[in-house]
Amino acid sequence: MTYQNYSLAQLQHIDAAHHLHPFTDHRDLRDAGARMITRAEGPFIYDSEGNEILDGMAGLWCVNVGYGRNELAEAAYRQMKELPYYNSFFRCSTPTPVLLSQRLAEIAPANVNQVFYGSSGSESNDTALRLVRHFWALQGKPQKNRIISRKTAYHGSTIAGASLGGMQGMHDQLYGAVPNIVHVMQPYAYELALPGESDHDFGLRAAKAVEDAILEAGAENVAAFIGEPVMGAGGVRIPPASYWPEIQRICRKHDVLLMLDEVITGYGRTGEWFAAQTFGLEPDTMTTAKALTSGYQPLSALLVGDRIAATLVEKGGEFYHGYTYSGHPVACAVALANLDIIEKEGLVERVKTDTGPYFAKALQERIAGHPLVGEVRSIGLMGAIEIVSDKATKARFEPAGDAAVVVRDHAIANGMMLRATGDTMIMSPPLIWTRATIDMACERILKALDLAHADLTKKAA
Ligand code: PXG
Repeated sequence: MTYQNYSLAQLQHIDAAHHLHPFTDHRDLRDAGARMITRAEGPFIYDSEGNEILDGMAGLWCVNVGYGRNELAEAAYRQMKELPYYNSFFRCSTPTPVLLSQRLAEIAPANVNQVFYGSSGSESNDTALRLVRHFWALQGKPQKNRIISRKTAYHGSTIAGASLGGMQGMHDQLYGAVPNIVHVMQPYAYELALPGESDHDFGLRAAKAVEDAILEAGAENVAAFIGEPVMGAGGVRIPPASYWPEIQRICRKHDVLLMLDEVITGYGRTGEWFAAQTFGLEPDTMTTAKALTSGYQPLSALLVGDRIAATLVEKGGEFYHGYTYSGHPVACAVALANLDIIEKEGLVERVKTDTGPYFAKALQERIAGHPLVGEVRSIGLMGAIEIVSDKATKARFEPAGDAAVVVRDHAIANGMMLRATGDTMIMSPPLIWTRATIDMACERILKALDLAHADLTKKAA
């Protein structure tokens, strides 16, 4: 490809003429012109104008081993030459998904040993939804099909993903959601805890909302609860320690399956291979994608617990579900090479014992005191900064969401890629970040906060 022969203005013009972007106000994009990212190396991305930007989002929560990994390019090249594609339908298989499945069973919680592949988190959540409902039908309980999810959850953008998710704007554009999915409160203490309520008590109250929904529907009608161990796109909302053990207890008590969406938290993000291990959970399904290949290839893996798998194998007959690219050999080869890197470089352990704690301390000691910052929080290498106009009252700037965009734009202009969601800045850096990278990020974030503070107070005056 010879994009170098095109100027930025030309590429932006063609982009506007022919390319509809995801989650984008197209009028707004056409007015502004897209930033063109053209290459990347290690923790940095570079745009067409030569700007170097530290990637605080690991692409979109996925490039856990960083950019420019020859091992991954070579794994794809070798596999493409040997066997670029063959399917796993009709009693066929290919070696890379076979070996990847074994590897995933090794690193997953003990009760999780089977894998169903897709190409995206959304697809695998669709698989998960179909699988849990089919499980109960095979158990002779087809009416046990209601799913409990949470407001502001993100489970993808297909009709099933958006229906499972709890994003109001997405529901407004569904024009007919998948039926029998209900959404309860999210464990977001910063905004939802009552005055004087401890984190512990708030966590139990948020879990009780799930039990209330089960009792309201009747447990005999409830198939599963689905949740991201830590809400990602919703704003890195980290539940209190009391939340997940209570959710697990409630699910077991009412024989409701536990579906974890680990699309963001999987593959080392929270300092264990999976957040299920961080929180001590035994899920019935675990949706994973993104960092499975560090984003070098599109691939998702729905990890399936023994209870569902045994029923599917023994009572199932044919499960009428699957994708052309389920178990794509090239994507699976890249995933295997990616897991090799994570393991060889000890990245999961490093997040747990070194960079994760250092990141938490840096946010607390250097960022939390800034006048625009209401709270900082992190787990492993995912973190959030709440932007407020008044630290004491937690008041936000008007209109909602604009202040975080001001911070984000200053951050990018100063070489730091951050994401703004509502009034929350979120971060999910590659796991290759070192203490020095964290220091560099903090300096750039502080500078962006100072510049944004000047803008926002000038505007308010
Ligand atoms: N579940 C979770 C928890 C996710 O974060 C998906 C499912 C869907 O995955 P696919 O591969 O179908 O996109 C995701 C995706 C954001 C952002 O703005 C987050 C995601 C996707 C796009 C944007 O933070 N997460």
